[in-house]
Amino acid sequence: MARTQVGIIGAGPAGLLLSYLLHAEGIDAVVLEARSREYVEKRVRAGVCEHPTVELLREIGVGTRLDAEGLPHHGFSLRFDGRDHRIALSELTGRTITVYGQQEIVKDLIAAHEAKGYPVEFEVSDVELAELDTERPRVTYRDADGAPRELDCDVIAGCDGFHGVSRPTIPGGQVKSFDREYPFAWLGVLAQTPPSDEELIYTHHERGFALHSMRSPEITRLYLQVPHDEKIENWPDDRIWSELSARLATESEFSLREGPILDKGVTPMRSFVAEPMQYGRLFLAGDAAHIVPPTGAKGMNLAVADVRVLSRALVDLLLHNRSERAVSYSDTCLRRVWRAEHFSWYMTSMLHVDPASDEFQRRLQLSQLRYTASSRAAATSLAENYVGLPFE
Ligand code: RFL
Ligand code: PHB
Repeated sequence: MARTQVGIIGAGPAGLLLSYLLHAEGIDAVVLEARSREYVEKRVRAGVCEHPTVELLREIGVGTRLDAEGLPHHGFSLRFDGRDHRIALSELTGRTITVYGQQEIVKDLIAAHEAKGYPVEFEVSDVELAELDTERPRVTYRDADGAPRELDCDVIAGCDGFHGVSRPTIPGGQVKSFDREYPFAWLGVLAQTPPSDEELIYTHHERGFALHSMRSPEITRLYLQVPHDEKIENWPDDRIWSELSARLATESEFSLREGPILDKGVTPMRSFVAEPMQYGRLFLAGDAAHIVPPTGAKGMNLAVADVRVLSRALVDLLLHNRSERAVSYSDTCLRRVWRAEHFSWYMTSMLHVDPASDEFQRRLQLSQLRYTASSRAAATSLAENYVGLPFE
């Protein structure tokens, strides 16, 4: 049986960053990932890094490519009533966000593991967690060749996303879940064409929400609100472009640049929180513990914030035999989590068209948008949440 201090399930941003932070403090960790390296490096997901996320990646020395290729943004647009209303992030908060693909961060972290010889095992299967309520929790799994393995740990970190095994392993009644489903999903496309504007555009239109984002000066990322059970087959490329053009149209001369679609997919939207984020020696982090709808661009940033708190708690616990931070891990994280839950719900409700809403609700929504765009106080509140509140 192999032995490590921290067994980490999942090589997404949460698992990889936690592993890197722990190794930097002299704590042993092994990351176990169900998918292949190629798969996790190609998975198109988040694009917006909050200011605190960027600072942390820089501090630990994995920010070189992010600094070279990431796109700093000083503001974004709320587009409604057929025109743009700019939220001037840096003027309102003194901070910026950086557009840099999640899979680029994942690539950088995997390369950093490789360079230092920190272990990441890809293509593992049948992962099971045991003895969570003892000081010797255990992971059993099959390695990439199908051979049975056992990993004896001091602590297990469940960083395996919303559909992982960690959270469901916790015995019934020990965690309480809170959730909201939304009656819509996002159809996301990655297109080989320069962005149509330098900034992100969050659009509220009677046909539904649309978002213009990007990955580089050559690659555009776009999203459309679609019904929650929508099939991607219903969206041939020409329908995607005509719907995007209709929703993004303005009174002035905005024109959408089209190009070959490199990737497309539908993501359902939900809000979800599991409390507490810990059971015995199992700590949950990132999407394994909570989900936000992507409208606030918070999911990956919350995963980063969680593992920052967790790495400090584990340094105290495993190197200094002090358990205070481990005991308060869940409470510390949940304060930031619920702030992000509220912000993401607010952005989602303000910008999407709820098929069940009536004229009254639609008028309220427009009033909220107009107020946010015209009041410095309201815009500042939005902006300070968007760029990311300081770590505790
Ligand atoms: P991940 O990235 O899902 O990683 C979990 C990993 O665990 C593996 N796994 C297992 N491994 C071993 N055994 C098992 N049994 C396993 N089960 C699962 C999985 O293969 C995977 O590699 O979770 P993590 O690390 O918590 O990171 C969370 C983020 O990925 C997520 O919150 C963001 O992508 C959300 N998100 C956004 N977040 C932002 O901060 N800014 C954004 O702009 C933003 N945009 C988005 C988004 C998510 C989106 N989708 C597709 C859900 C836009 C979209 C469209
Ligand atoms: C993205 O670029 O993928 C993106 C940007 C902003 C969001 C969500 C996703 O709110």
